[in-house]
Amino acid sequence: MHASRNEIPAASGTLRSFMTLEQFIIDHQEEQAHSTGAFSRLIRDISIAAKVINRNIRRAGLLDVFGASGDINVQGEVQKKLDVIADEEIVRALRRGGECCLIGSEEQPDTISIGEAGDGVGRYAVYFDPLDGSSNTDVNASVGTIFSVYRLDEDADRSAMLSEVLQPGTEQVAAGYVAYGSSTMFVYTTGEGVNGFTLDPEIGEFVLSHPDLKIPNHGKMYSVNEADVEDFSEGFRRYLRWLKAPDESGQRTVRLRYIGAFVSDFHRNLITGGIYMYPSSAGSPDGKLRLMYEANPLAFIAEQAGGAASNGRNRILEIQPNDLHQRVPVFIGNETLVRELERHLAESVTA
Ligand code: AHM
Ligand code: MG
Repeated sequence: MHASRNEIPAASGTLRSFMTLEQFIIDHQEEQAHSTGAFSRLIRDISIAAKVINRNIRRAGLLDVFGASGDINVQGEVQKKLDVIADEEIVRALRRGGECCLIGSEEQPDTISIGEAGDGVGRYAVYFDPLDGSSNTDVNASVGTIFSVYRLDEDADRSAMLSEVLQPGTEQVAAGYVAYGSSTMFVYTTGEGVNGFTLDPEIGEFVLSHPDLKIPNHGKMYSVNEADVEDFSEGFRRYLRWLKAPDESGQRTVRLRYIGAFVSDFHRNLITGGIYMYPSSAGSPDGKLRLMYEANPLAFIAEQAGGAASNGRNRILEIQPNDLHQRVPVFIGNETLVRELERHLAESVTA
């Protein structure tokens, strides 16, 4: 890594150095297996879309003041829902950047092809959930954007594109998320650890604030929609009881936190230690979350941060996808807690 930092005056009057996301990407370009300027530009394009989405989210509560979605605003434009805006911004940024040839969005039924092979369009495929947990914006709670990047084979013909892109998560070359919380953070991995950048609104840049993130080994938080507990399997219910059992000194060591936005719950547990769970249930045997847009990218990050991600039996990253929008049960976070979950589910199957 090369040092190329900026400096700004700190409160004490001395200079404080910092590294922007853009500098970080450039400095680390040569360490990556797919080290090209195109890849760096791709990540930068996503970060620019994130800033635009962030600007819209920060004004979310004002929609009621200046017009609800569906209304005509003062410019004569129809107000759009935030998830539609987020989707459009990412597609626009990726199209403009020209580094990727295929886009898949949770908001769109099919993939979008960009350009033709050999016409200067890049070889990356990007999958994303533009605004995960978007109903949280109605109540001023946190939401997120999730993205996943694959590199397509140079020789692939266009007709083979979709099946080629439906690769297991182990093939991701990068993945990340943007958490729009009390501050806005861009967290990503290229398979060389996980780094987090906080948006400094004064200078409009993501600044490295959480280098080499590692999930703490002690699990503190568990996150699940426990309202559905009666619909969960017996094995999973036993795991929940195990999780909440007091330790030798009679203390309960875990706390329940559930925001209802995957990125926000995942991010908190990444910082504090813990496990996020969206299991299968009686009515939804595959759970709710999407493999390509939500589970794979956060599984890549969890593993790179020293954690684990499972569907209850197998490593999420090794699942061979068969559908763009397929769902998968998700158990993700601290490795010990994930392994214990797998053990409980396996025991209940063999019991
Ligand atoms: P979405 O992609 O439609 O926003 O749904 C995904 C979200 C996750 O962010 C969140 O963890 C989960 O749905 C909450 O679902 P539930 O209300 O069933 O607990
Ligand atoms: Mg989602």
